[in-house]
Amino acid sequence: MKKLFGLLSIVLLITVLAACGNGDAESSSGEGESASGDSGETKTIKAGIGLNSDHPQYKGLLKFKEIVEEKTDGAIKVDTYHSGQLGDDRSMTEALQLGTQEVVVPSTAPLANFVPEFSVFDIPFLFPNEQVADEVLDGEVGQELLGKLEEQNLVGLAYWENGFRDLTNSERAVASVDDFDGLKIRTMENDLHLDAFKALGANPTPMAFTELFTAMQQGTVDGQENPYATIYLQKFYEVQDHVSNTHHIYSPFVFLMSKSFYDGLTEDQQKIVKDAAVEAGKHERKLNREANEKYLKQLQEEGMEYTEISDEARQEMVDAVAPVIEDYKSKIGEETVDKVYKAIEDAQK
Ligand code: TK8
Repeated sequence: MKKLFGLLSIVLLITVLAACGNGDAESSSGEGESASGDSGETKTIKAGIGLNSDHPQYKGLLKFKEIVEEKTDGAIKVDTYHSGQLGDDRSMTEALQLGTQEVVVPSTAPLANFVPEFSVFDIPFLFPNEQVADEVLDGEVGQELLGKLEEQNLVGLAYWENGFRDLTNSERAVASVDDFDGLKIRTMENDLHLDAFKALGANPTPMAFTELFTAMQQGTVDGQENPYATIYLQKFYEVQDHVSNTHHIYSPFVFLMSKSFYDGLTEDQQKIVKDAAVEAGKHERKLNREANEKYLKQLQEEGMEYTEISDEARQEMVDAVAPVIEDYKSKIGEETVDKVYKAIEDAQK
């Protein structure tokens, strides 16, 4: 029986090969130009992120891979790298500019070093909730900002979500502005974040995410701020004792593609990668929200002490950073700032 199958498959293989040799291989799909383009060569996307494989950011990347490989019939292959295997947000973004990497999904904060207007999202206490953030980012002003990336040889295909950032540290419970006094806090590489934490009385140091865990472990910094999903999934509870729901900034991620790679795609393929980045982003946002909801409890189960920020204490924080925001309006660009404030207002109507 086995032998018969073997023989049959050989006959089948020869028949298929003969059929291919006869016809025009390129039009064998019967639908004119296929999504793989004219040349038929496989293009490979090297896609990297900073967070680990348990994080929704990586699940989103896998979704992107699945959609793209399926829709292009394998003409575009996506290789995924997590945990900063290819570098941190800034160095991976530079690799996209050089054309040595094709995709990265960084936080918008370090992107402000490439396009200053992105710092509008670093304004503390800007978005009231995720739904308003979605509307603004996916709406006109958000898309306009993505367009500005082109001058930097980058194509912004979609916004994903990192989320509302909360403070952790190994020194003391933080309930009010006074408690920030002198705390060595790691911030993202972004001037507005740095100045906002200084205004709160902390002693901030900018640092790449890839160096953060060791810095906390060795006591180079006392604390950091990230959404609960990151704090839990990156096991920061192993080196941090306190967590407060400061919710001081909503961090978006941007799905970036190297412009030289994008320009080399067929129109069909450009549409496929764009749609896939949006679709995968919806999936990522959903998983991320579920994660941020459930992990605060698990952080406490892991032994972290949770401190809730009262309304009055949060207002104190808002007041403390207000002069910094004023100072940055012109650096970010008044027009962008006004547009974003207006979009936030509209989204709440
Ligand atoms: C991961 C970073 C991270 C960000 C940070 O690459 O640096 O703290 O919140 O998630 O983008």
